Amino acid sequence: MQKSILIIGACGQIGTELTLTLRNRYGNENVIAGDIREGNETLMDSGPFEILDATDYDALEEVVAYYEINEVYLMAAMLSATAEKFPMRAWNLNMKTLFNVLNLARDKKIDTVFWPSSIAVFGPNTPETLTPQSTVMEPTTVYGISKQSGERWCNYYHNKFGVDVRSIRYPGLISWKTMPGGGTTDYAVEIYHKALSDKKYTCFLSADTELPMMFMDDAIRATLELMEADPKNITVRSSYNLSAMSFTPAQVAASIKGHIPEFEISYQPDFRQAIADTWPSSIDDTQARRDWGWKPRFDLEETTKEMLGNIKSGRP
Ligand code: AKB
Repeated sequence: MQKSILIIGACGQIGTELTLTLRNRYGNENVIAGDIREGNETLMDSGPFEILDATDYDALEEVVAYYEINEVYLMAAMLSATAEKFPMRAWNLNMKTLFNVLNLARDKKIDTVFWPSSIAVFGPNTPETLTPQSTVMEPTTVYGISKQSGERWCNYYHNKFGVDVRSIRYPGLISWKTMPGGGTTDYAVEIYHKALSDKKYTCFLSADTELPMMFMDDAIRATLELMEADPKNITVRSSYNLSAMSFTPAQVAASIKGHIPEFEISYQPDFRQAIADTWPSSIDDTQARRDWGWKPRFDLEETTKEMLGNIKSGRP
């Protein structure tokens, strides 16, 4: 069957790259970008775009009907740091959009859903290293609570209504095309921009805060691989652990210094430190490797080369 895809939150950090990759794969006209604001030129000019508030079920249903959408990627969310400032707005956005999309799938108005979860579903009582797929979670952040609840609802809609919903617990994502916004792992993008522009960076996490991270190309490939996997191989309908690398701010700074020797890092941990302290330092993704053949390609050194090279050349 011909795919007709809607990406909600298409102008965000993941949404932008996901939209462009899906357009390459399935044809520009078959991939509709939706967001509450306009995005960059490449995204806006390469295919259909709709201003869309996905908390509004009727507006969403109208876009789905008009373009005869059969697959939705729900990438709109308020991330961990911003969600601590606006708890009710975060809960409303993160949960309402998810229910709207799951209900469309329950009512057979769409066939397949991708919804991103996060390492934020884990909490201070979770085993910190090589965190297993199934383990104690108990998130203590607003964002983590919304993501863990979302996972349970995805699982419920799959079991109860047969909804084909698929999900990944993304680690911190590092990209050069679009900046992240409002996350705790954002430092790992900002640091590359500042290294090139100012040769120095003040990090809002401490030197030795180790977190799971992934280069965006790996994250996009993982998303497409999961969505194209045979449904009979998908054994997890809450969300899959996914891993590529783990590093600390001191380690990423050392990697940058290998290319920009005069680069200096200093540390001024703020409220985001308390969030990071509750998250795992590394993730066990055996299940994703086993079920749909996941394998990362980018380590820290490769990521540093890609980030510095592409930001420097000013690629859009
Ligand atoms: C955040 O820092 O909030 C996100 C995430 C890990 O989900 N990047």
